[in-house]
Amino acid sequence: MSNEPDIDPRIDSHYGAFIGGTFRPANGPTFAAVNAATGAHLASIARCGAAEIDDAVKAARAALPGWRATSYEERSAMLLKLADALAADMPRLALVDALDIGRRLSETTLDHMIANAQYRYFAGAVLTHEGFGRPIPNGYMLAKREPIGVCGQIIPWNVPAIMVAFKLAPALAAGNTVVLKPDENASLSTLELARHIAAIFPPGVVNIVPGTGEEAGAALTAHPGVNKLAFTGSSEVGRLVSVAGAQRLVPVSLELGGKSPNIVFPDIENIEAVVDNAVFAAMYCNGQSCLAGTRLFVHDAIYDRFLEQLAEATRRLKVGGPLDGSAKLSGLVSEKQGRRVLDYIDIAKGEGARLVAGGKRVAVEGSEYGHFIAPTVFEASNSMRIAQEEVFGPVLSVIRWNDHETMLREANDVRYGLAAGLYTSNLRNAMETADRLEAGSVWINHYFNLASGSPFGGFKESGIGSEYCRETLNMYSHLKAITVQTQVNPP
Ligand code: TXE
Repeated sequence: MSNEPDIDPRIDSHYGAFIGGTFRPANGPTFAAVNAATGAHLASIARCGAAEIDDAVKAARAALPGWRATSYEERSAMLLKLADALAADMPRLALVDALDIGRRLSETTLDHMIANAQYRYFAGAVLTHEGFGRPIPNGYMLAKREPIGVCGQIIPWNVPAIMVAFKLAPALAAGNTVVLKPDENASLSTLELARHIAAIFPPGVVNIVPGTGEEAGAALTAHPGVNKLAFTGSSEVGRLVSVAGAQRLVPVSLELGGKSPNIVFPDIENIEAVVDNAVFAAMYCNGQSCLAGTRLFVHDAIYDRFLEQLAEATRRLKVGGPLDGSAKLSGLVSEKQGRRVLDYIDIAKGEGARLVAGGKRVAVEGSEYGHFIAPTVFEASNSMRIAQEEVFGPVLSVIRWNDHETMLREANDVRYGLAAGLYTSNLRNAMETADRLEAGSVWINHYFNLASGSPFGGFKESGIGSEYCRETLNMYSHLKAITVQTQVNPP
């Protein structure tokens, strides 16, 4: 069933790069954006490479002196204007994403709401982006924040609107100019966002260059005119970006994968609510979220009852097309991602994990092209690959635990450290456990508890740096000390 919303997505037939405030024609090589559920052709997009990246970096560099000279108030006002324009266009942009990446329209709408809040948050935060100072004998030391320069930003496909906002809002607020490469699976809404950028920001302040990772992405990370790199994506590519930054000694911030523990203590009061939270933590975004709570540690005392209810709740989730308002899960972004998830299901079976629910493809009428996978639950042990590696699909590993110390050791025994959840009615237990979890975000009694201003970043191989918070402005700034003496003394 498909409830096509009464909105025209107004997708152009061709998209070129947005460089120096203008859209280029897509007259070189292109790649196709296709409807992830139906396979229908949506648009041809320029497959840019080193030449376009070079032009974009030059445009960003030319725009830098003017942009960094703007006042905090001017930047703040422009970010608010962008947020207003995007809010007015939100239903259309959310639909573009739903068609392009195959996620449910209600989810992509929420993406755009979260993204919108980011532009507003940094419009406010920049007004407090202060340095510091102190008196010295015969003078004063002044530490001021300065923009780093041209930022090269590379983002993934899973939540494109949020990723763009996470990257653009703090970089622009802090006075930098940007060259951003969207993901080849999800470029459309970012290229549409460029129309609003064009109407609000001076030319060259933001440049959007679509293309593949190997071509446009690698060219951006290697470009000598880029002063800072920011990347969200796989840990494997994150490492390449880090090496490229190290070669030119430019700062790199990374937000990478996750395999987050979600821990259920035996003293929970409402088992049903925790079951629903656990399902939501693993299956939201069809599991294509770096934050997903994919390792569920359930205490032995309530394990059997919990697992039974979890399996039941999972089986109840309807899988449908992205525009089916009654569906709770939709399809994965691509054939590649679908294959990856099915391979992991086979791996889990092969290593002895017990399949409790799902584990197979689902056919959705009218969306035969799409990659729909039933929400899947395994009983596993923490050392299995299914519990150690990022699947990025609707697959949850449930792990039984008994001893607190052993459970904590296992919860931390993973290469990633992005997020963690825990459920208990004992505050002291909650806080002590949170202290010992190796994760950038710990959520107590609710998963995905993301408030604007709460740091978002990974420990261990989940990344470097924190986004989403005031601290992010510092990640996009240099700190310069200016020391003044009121008179020239002999040295
Ligand atoms: O990621 P890639 P993929 C994880 C998730 C997923 C896996 C693979 O586990 O299954 O990664 O996804 C650009 N130089 N995450 O292949 O390749 C690429 O064009 C510069 C977690 O889609 O990392 C895209 O814009 N850039 C993650 C971006 O990197 C390069 C979200 C991400 O693509 C490049 C997505 C190169 N050599 C996937 N190669 C999260 N943290 O949320 C690729 N890119």
